[in-house]
Parts: sequence; structure tokens; C-alpha cells
Amino acid sequence: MTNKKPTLIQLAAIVHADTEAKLAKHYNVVQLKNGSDNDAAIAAVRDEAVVMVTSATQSTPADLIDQFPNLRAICSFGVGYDSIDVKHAQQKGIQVSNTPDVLDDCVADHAFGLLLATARNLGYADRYVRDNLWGSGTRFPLGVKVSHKKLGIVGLGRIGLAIAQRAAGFDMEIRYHNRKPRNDTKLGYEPSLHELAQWADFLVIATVGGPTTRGLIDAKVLKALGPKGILINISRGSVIDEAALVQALQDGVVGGAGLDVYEEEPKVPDALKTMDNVLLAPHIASATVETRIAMAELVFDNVDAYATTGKVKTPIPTL
Ligand code: 8YV
Repeated sequence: MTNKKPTLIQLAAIVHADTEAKLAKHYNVVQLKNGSDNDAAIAAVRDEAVVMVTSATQSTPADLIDQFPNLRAICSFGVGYDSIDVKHAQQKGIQVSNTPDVLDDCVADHAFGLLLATARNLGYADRYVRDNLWGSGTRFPLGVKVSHKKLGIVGLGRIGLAIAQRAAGFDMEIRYHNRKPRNDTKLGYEPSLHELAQWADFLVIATVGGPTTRGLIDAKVLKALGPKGILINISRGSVIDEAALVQALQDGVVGGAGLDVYEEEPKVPDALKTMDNVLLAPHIASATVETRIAMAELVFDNVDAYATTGKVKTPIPTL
């Protein structure tokens, strides 16, 4: 007697061999390759596929979801879900999970790392030493003091709160902007994003991506942040009008930027690569060994919870 394993469609590698092995033990895992013609692979399993594994950076549109009429759960590696048509899936009764909480510390650490590195010109400092500019007569520019400065957080969710905790260790004055004030924090609420940018020395973007925040940080907000202000983004590239940011940096309207995310990853505007007051990272805020294992395990837990109880463990709220 054959005991056929259910089929799991894997769109994104989850970069942890143990977790991949556990998935393969319980499921017939079918990997769909990025950018290649997957028609034959899909046709072979379209009716059997019940679970899909994707990621926060893997496009998972409605037409792909619709290829699998018996799909019941989509489990994503990552906390953000703007890459997935969650609403469409939910309307079809497909559960969708993400990996909240487990990455908050690392994302907040990275935000703070970018903030310190941008303020103190660490990207340029590294190039300055490697390129033997030290001692050559080229003066290294003075940085910006971080301790005791004003930090504005756009989007005070779990990651925003973890960033605020770190900022408290640097005796920073902290205010935040959300659509509504939180009633579980004493941090100062600023109802106007413009006023927050005007007040802040550092503006950190930690809000969700997607249509509700697209282009939120526009030319006007950048002007309000001003020539001494530093912008940090660990959320989504779509939150910032990237062309406006390039222009603002070129014109000295904004002092500097530390960016982990971009509008069209992995494309980064060439203009940004030439600026020494800009620090660029390749979307790595959650990319530590510990956190990526925790995320991978939570993906497995969701797949497993669905298989054993019929409910994923950390569902995305109904949109
Ligand atoms: C990951 C992310 O880089 O969690 C998110 O929303 O963007 C990231 O943690 C991503 O999931 C890796 O593909």
C-alpha cells in the first residue's frame, strides 16, 4: 500500500537544511524556479498541491495562487506580506501565515546599525582605509553625533518598539507616527508625519509596505527632515519615493540615508552608489544565522500546524 505524501509547492528557499529536510519528510516538495517556465511542473501537481511555501520577497500573485485549485495554506518566510495577494487567498478560504516576532530583534539591531553607520560615515570609513586615503591628505569628514539626539519612528509596531528600546540606550528623545496613537507606550505620538520629520534628527521607517504606505516618504517629508537629517529604511522600498530621495540627496536637501530596502530589488539606483553619505545594504535586516533558523522553523511549524490541526500557527489577520 502506498501512502502518498501531500504536495507542497515551494516558491522560495528557506535556507535551513534541517527545516527543508523536515518539509521533504512529510511532503512531496515541488520547487518552482524563479523566472523559468514552470508550466510543466505546475501541470503535474496542480490538483495535488495543498500547501505553498513562499517568502516576504517572493512575488505570490493571485494568478499563481489560482493555478492550484486545492491549495489550503500559504506559509511565508518573513513578516511582511506585501509580496503576496493575501486578500485574494483569504477570499478563497486559503489560510496565510507569516513569521512575526522572531525577527524583531535582528531587524531592530540592523536599523540601529545602519543609523550609527550612516551618522558616523562607516561605509566611507571602510573605503577610505582600504583605498589608502588615510594619510594621503584627503580629510575624513566629521560625522553626526547620535547620543541624545531626536529619533522619529514611522510605524511603531513590534519592530518600531524594539528600535525605540535600542534608542533609549543612546539617551535619544523618541517620537513616533502611526495612523493612531498606541495606548501601551509612553513614547510621544506625532499625528503629523511632516511635523515628525521636521522635529527629528533621524527618521527611521519601520512601517508595513504595500498600497497603504506607498510613497509615504515623499519630497515634502524629505524637505521637512532637512539637510542635517538622516533617513533610515528597514521596511520596504515602496514606502519612500526613491526618485525624490535621490534628488533630495543630490541637492543636499537631506543629510544622508541608510537603506536596506529599495523600490525594485535587487536594483539600486546608480546615483545612490556614488554618494558617501549613503549607506547601502542588500535587504539583510533579518539575515542572521539565529533569526533565519527561527524563521525557517516557524514556517515549518505553520505547515505542520495546518497538517495536524487544520489551522496555521501564526495567521495573517483577515484583510
Ligand atoms: C526577509 C523580510 O528578508 O520579513 C520580512 O518582511 O523582508 C525579510 O525578513 C525575507 O523574508 C527573505 O526572503
